[in-house]
Amino acid sequence: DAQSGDDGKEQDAASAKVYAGPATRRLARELGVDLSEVKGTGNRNRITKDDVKDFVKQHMASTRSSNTAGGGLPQVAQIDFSKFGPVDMVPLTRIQQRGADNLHRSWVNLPHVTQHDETDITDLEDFRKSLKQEAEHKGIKITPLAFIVKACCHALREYPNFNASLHADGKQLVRKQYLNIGIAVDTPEGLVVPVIKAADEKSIWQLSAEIADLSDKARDKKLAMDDLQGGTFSVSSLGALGGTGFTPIVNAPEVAILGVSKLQLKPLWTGEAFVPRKVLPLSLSYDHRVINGADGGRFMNYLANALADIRRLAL
Ligand code: CAO
Repeated sequence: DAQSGDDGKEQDAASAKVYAGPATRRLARELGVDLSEVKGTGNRNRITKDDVKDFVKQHMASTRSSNTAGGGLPQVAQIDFSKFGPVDMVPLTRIQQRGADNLHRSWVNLPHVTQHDETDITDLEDFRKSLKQEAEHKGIKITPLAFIVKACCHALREYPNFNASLHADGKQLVRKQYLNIGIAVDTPEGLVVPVIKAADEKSIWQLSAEIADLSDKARDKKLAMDDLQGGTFSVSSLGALGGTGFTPIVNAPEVAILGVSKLQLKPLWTGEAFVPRKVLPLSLSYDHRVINGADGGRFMNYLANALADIRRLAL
């Protein structure tokens, strides 16, 4: 710094290339700054205390300002794509921007594991179809999703660590005694996750009506703040679209999410013959800090068994 001694004293052997005074070096040590990374603006490129402070400020600003940087992550290069051909710029909606932040936060903070399984829901589908007239009479559309939400509630009661959040101190789990299930809904504005409150206390009819109501509201941009808060576990169903499996991202601070893919007719072995059965693929992602693989397997088995024989949901 400007008040320090002569040049010879300032440049010790260990940092021969760095030209800075003792007070600047002390400040850099306190702040954990490597002086060899700092550009000196003083006389003969000498590093001043202000250079160290500016370096810290710039570092803080660059980690705050970007979606793709932070926590020391390397940045994805910004490229002028128009050099290679015509491009057009499409602004992201506010929902897409907020969604991107949330997904990125979850992806970098939670060590994800996804477990895949499939379950035979032929009986569930027969039962659902048998309700068709009754459903029309009530004016309620009943899809497999309501049964899946119901089965998740049973599995969450059985395995309460899946209905929890990791406390900020990293030393305890906050287990929630209420079951609020978020449903991922695809809208033209982006992905939103409205929440069915107290889902375990609702019938299949009520769940069906509420799923339809929340997804209509989501698509008409009529969701209230309260509809989007308080979730404890989420379900993302791509079943109507297709696919045999995917890896959903946990909706942090929740610790698990169930992905549902498209029902397929498959030949299953009964012990005597192959018979055509309706098989539903399930993908369970979880935060591996909270849930270990064996717990994931148990939760998935429980869920698959409940959906394969929905009489279990009455137990
Ligand atoms: N396999 C096969 N068919 C399925 C199915 C499955 N797993 N799940 C639903 N279907 C059928 C339904 O039975 C319905 O058929 P019918 O009209 O013949 O009865 C049809 O697909 C359409 O269902 P739906 O989408 O209207 O209703 P839903 O209850 O299954 O789902 C909702 C509601 C809101 C979850 C859905 O509309 C949606 O938005 N899904 C997308 C979620 C999403 O984007 N997730 C990704 C998040 S991660 O980026």
